[in-house]
Amino acid sequence: MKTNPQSLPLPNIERSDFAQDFLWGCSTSSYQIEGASDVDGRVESIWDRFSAQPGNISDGSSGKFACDHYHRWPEDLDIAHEFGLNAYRFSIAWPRIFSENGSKPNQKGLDFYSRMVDGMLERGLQPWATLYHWDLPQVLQDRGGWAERSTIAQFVEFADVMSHHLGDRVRNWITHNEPWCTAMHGNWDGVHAPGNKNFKTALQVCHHVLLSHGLAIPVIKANVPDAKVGIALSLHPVRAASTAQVDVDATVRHDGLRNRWFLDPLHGRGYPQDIWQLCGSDAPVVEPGDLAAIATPVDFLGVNYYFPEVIANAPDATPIQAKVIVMPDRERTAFGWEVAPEGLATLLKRIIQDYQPAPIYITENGSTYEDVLEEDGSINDVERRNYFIRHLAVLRDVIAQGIVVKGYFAWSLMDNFEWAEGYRRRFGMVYVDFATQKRSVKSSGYWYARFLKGKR
Ligand code: IFM
Repeated sequence: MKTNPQSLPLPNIERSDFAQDFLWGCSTSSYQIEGASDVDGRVESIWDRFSAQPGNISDGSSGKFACDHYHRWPEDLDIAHEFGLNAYRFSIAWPRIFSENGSKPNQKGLDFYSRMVDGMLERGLQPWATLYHWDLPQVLQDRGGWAERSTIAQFVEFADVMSHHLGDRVRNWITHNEPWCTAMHGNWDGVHAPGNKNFKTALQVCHHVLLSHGLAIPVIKANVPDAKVGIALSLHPVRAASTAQVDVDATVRHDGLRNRWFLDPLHGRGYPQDIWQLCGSDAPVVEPGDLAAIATPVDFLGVNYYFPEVIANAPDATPIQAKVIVMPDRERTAFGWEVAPEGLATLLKRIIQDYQPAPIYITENGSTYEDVLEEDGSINDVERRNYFIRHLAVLRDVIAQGIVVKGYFAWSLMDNFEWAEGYRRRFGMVYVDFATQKRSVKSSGYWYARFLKGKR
């Protein structure tokens, strides 16, 4: 019989279980929260274009208004401060900075992020800036987007501009968030902008994104001598659905494209040869020097952990594809993602063992549930709160075993535009009424604040 995981005793965790200088944050991203899509010189992004096409977003919505964070950021940062966070991860909307004629960057966009960074510092929040969280200017997509090598130079210039303008106050830089999603969701299964469905394109996009990461690092460091630069990867522990050799082999392939395709080149090993062979003529064009640039050392590795995957062979699919199995007896979030705190330990141990990476930060971890706003204004999201407690307990235990993790960013501060799912999926510790823009702290948010203040 299936045990109700909510009835299991919760581990006892306290902030003092973690190092004093451990970073406690929340993550957000520009397109998901900012709204204000046509003000102050912001140009169209691929997500504006993609969302406008019927059928792409499950509730027909877009990030046009989102949480209106562009205007309400002081209130949102106040909440982050009241939670007791000491770090805040945000992303910079490239379309707010990009200028059509390629001349000067848009000053109003620069000013916005400058004000917001000041606001973070005033509230004791260490700013963690992500340069690319999926909102490519549409005009660059019209020229081929990430599939086009020239986009790399555009990105490096963007990194130069932003680190030049914010580098006196922002020390921590994440080049890209989840390149797997940029490449594969954007260009292979097509569920994300720009909505391409071509494996070869996806692999070329992936290569250019990784290369742009490596080439941006020295540029950021030249502008910000004490900069810490890294990348945030979405990584998944994988296991085979059975001991049958075909399933075991499929798991190796799946892991190859999901995890190793990113971790290997970033750690100086080039692309995994077993997967490269399977890619055949779809393999990306790699120029001399590219792999060395991708392997430019980072100061930290950002790990976004949500769920593990169980893999079986897919006999009718392409050689590279495997089947992700939904195990019937597992606890799941409203998204259907398996809730597996122990998967975080499996993942971190594997990364350490196979790659000996730079210090790790958990740059995202979170869950979506069907939140109910009660008449008294409360949102009793016990499942989300328990999710955080159980993952943090695992994190504490792996750190005690010697794995270096220096910070944890919950996804997300507030409910937001969840890409192809629109506003149907709420991940926040703060409930957002998207009609009125009223914010209400959920039980999980009150719990995080108590936890960070050292109270039960
Ligand atoms: O909302 C996303 C985020 O933009 C990237 N990582 C996963 C989150 C939840 O799906």
